[in-house]
Amino acid sequence: MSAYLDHVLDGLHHRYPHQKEFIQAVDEVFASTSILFEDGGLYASYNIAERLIEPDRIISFKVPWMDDHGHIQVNRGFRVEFNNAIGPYKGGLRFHPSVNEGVLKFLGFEQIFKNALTTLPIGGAKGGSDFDPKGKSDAEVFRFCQAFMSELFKYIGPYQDVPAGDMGVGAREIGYLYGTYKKLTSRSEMGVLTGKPLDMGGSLVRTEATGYGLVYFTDTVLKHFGITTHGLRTVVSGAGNVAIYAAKKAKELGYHVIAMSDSKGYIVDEDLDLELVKTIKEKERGSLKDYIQRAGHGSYKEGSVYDDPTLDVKVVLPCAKENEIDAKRALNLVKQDVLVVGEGANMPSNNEAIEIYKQNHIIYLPGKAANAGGVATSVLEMNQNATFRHDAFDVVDHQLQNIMHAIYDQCQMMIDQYHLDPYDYQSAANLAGMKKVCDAMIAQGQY
Ligand code: NDP
Ligand code: 2IT
Repeated sequence: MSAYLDHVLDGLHHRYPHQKEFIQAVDEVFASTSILFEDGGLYASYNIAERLIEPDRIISFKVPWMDDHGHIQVNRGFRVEFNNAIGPYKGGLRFHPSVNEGVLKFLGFEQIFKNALTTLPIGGAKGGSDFDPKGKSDAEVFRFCQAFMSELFKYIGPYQDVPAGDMGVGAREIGYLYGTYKKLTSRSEMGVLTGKPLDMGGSLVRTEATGYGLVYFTDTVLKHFGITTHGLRTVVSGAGNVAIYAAKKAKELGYHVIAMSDSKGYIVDEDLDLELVKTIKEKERGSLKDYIQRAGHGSYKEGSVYDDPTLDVKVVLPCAKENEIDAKRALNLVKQDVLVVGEGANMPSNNEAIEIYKQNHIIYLPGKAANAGGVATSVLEMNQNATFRHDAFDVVDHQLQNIMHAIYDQCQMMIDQYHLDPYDYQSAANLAGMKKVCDAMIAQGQY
């Protein structure tokens, strides 16, 4: 790493020693883009790295709300507006007990480069709360969303900052948030939030987009290497929005999806009933442990699917949460001769795991490229909202496929330009995203 980047990273460790996910994300990006930051070079002379790692602003607020027993609960709410060099701040909201400022800074930082890769004009942001929607009634979720938006609405807008969903935030929550925004502002600014329900300005395909985009991207890369994909044994971790639609598209394209997981355990089923998974997880907000009895086949175990040495999978699509795969679990994938890890989640592989993939020639497709279909389709939703259009499913799906292909093209271009290892989509994605953001910052003379 260049002396300049070393110095910037040192400062980061010093200022934010407890924000370990954020430091991990910055480390990962800097290590693979250091060629752009040589001492005395253009980006170093503009001190771009130090400017990039500080968010433009962090909005932090309390969220008091009343539960069904009449008790006042208090959660913390945040919006990290990281960088708007390319366009309005854009990125999801996460409602999960693990949310804190460091987690949202990691997610917001990743979002800057992901959004740059989509080819669309959007900057990077992330927000959320340590509120846990699990086990809450609809009325409680509504009251929480109302309280959350009564602070957030001051800082967002269709050309300012456009939140969407992430873990714990789906169409239900976005509907409540959007309804509150409209009440508070008296404006029907549809483009202020994406992932809206379909009958209030939502876009077809947005629900499916992250998972579908992940599979389009992974499939394109496997075909690029001449690999026959039909029947490849596949594990999808998670059973939420991203995982369900990754599994659906993978099955449609002929992959043999044999396992899925949730926060408690995982199912293995050679005849996976995805409709049943959808019913249990999407409709009933239940647990996968009920799957076996209702399906009448398969098996369920507690713990992580990545600790199981018996799966014999070739395609791994982590779609749950950050740092799900560490070195030990990565070695377990090596033993199974896994061909590809395509990340639907943000940073599901830690840096040691990524190193192990690289040493063992597992094709590694980082989240910021592979899961960018979600945010890209959010922009397609903004586009429809701006012109009061509602595009057909096939129209949006086709645009999504083109965008995932454009991300693949940018990666291939970086591989050629920088003479990277042909498997090194990690450096390729980071370089492509980084160059675009840095060039935009310099062109605007931003300080
Ligand atoms: P959801 O809340 O819909 O689903 C999350 C899933 O992950 C749930 O099935 C949950 O299980 C499971 N999970 C949570 N913690 C763990 C754990 N420790 N081990 C195993 N499984 C776990 O979230 P999304 O599908 O929206 O998001 C998943 C990932 O994809 C996140 O990293 C998110 O940042 C990323 N992402 C999301 C996008 C989107 O548009 N939604 C876009 C791009 C990336 P349980 O049901 O038991 O809680
Ligand atoms: O991580 C992500 O890209 C998302 N949660 C989607 C963000 C968005 O604005 O659609």
